[in-house]
Amino acid sequence: MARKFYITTPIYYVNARPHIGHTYTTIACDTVARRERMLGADTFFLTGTDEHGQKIERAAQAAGKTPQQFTDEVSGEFRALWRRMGISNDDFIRTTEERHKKRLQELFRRIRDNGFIYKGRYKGQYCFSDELYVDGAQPGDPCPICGRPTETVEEENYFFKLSAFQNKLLELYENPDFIRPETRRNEVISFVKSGLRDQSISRSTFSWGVPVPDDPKQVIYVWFDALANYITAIGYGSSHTGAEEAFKKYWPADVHMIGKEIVRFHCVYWPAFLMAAGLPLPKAIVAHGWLLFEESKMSKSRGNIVRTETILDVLGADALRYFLLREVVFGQDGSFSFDALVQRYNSDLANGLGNLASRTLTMINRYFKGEVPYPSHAAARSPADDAIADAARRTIREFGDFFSGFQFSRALESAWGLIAAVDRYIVENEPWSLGEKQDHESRARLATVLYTSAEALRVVTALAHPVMPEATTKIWEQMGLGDIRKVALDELAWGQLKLGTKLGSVSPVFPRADKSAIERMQQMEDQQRGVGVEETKAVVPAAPAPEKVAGTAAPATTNGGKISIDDFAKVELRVGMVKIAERVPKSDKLLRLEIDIGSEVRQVVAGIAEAYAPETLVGRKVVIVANLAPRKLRGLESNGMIVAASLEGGKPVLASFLEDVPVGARLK
Ligand code: ME8
Repeated sequence: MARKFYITTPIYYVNARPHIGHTYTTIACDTVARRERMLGADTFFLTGTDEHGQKIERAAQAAGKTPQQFTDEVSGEFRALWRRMGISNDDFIRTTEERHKKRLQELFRRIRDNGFIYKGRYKGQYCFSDELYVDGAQPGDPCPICGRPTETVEEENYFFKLSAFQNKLLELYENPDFIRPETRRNEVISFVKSGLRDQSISRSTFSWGVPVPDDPKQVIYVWFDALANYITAIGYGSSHTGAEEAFKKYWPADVHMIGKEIVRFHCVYWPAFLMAAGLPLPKAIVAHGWLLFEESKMSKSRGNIVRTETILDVLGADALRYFLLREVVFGQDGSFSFDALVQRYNSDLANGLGNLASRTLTMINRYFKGEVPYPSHAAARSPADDAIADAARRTIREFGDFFSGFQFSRALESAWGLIAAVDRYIVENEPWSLGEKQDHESRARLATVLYTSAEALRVVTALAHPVMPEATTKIWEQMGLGDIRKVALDELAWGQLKLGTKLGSVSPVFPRADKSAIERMQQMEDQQRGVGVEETKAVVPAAPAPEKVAGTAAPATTNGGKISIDDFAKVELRVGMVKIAERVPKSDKLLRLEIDIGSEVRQVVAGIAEAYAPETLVGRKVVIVANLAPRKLRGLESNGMIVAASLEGGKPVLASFLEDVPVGARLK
């Protein structure tokens, strides 16, 4: 019986349309799934959408739709995008599907029957954007994941006895492969060692969720609901024979792939829920870093997303797949830019793989009537031929090793190292000159050089297939080799290219992209972004949408209300750190702050006393307008202005950073 392999992506929230951050995880999983299939594993690849919870309910309200209508639409967009990209998922789970709801309730019941769920009262801070209970936080504290202010929640809930699993979890983490990479494992271990509190797993102040069994006034907490998808999709809790068998066959998952911000949910809560239910645990949680755009995490609420469709329209899916896996060191954050995308595309795909394919196959057509030639007898062999064969054997080995360790960029680097070696080999051996000569020796040499090049091309194409399914399928067909999906990667070896193989028709696979490709993509995104900012406000009302930077002096406008970059440059925005904060006597609104901006400490009087207690500000980094003319407020001189989002009818929210930034840094 074939070995089984079960891999999952996170199920994505439907409050926002898909962007290349989501696409990144999906591509990585798709690539692993495709490789596993080519290695002969009975593979199951699951993705889906996370559709319940207060965040989605609010987003639907803001869009003027019912939650069901709204989630149908956005979930449909995810599915359409994956279809367009040819993602090879075996199933797509929606948490609003009946099959999921029933099986989820079954899981809840089972954990409750096992004695790990009890009723209690929750009072504390909650982040609506991450649907996270923020333990130990005070009102006004920011969410540790997204930095947005948390909201206070008080309600009767069901609690999960997370505290009972501390030691078992720590034992689990002793297996170094359970959480990857190592940095995430260490973070989780220290979090768990610091003590686990019981976790609320239901909500009672809204209704968009799955009712708690036997207590329909409560809905199951969206993270309990979402995590369960990994087992409900493959049949947990169903009495249908097919479903039961599928669950038995595929569970536990081999890999849950996720972004680093949801490590805690997957590495602490999820295994604890499974332990409480008496179910086997997943084998590995693999967390990758963030795609950054314009230096911060690409996310809808920050308005700095890049849509996948733009790249598909201009360069195609394979270009994006290759770029993301080659350019970003898996596990670490990586910047996305159109310039870098096009540069990689041209250097590695158009000039690299594409060029190797077209020059090799064109010469076989020209000199050998489109049939793979016979590599010659001993006299016409040179050490360079054997060096390529050795390099190819090494590449096959290395590629596999790197891939199994999720080091996609190194795997591709190794394969592209082989391409570079073959390019050099071709240049040094000048098959085009050999082709001009008719003597037996030259023909024999030409045959060997072209066979060697074509065989290396075959090896790289097979290895790269899971990464770039479309382009490699074309190259494979041009080589006359049939269906590339049938290649058994575990048997891939040098010398398997059959002599006399008749080539198919040869055409370029990666046409060169010029500068206009960058401009086109940029323009498409700029157009979208105008819309995006509006949507942000509507979609995540809890987020401090930057509607207005309080009090910024308006420079003379040009161009229909827009200002020039020079006008903007006149405003000196700097990172400062609050050293002292105190109330201004007899004022409800004003605080007197002393703010270190690197070059000096400034006194600033700010109207934020209703939103921030002075003691919560000391040590906090803020943004200040450093070159405002001084003015007096209640007799105190204010030298600068602190930047905050002013929400209509709400309190001001200070601008802040998710990454650490040095005091004094200029914002521009
Ligand atoms: O967290 N860089 O859903 P979500 C890299 N529903 N990956 C990114 C990314 C970026 N800038 N932005 C998003 C949820 N991702 C929950 C998950 S699972 C049981 C429930 C990817 O829509 C990455 O995989 O916020 C990240 O973990 C996921 O999308 C978050 O998607």
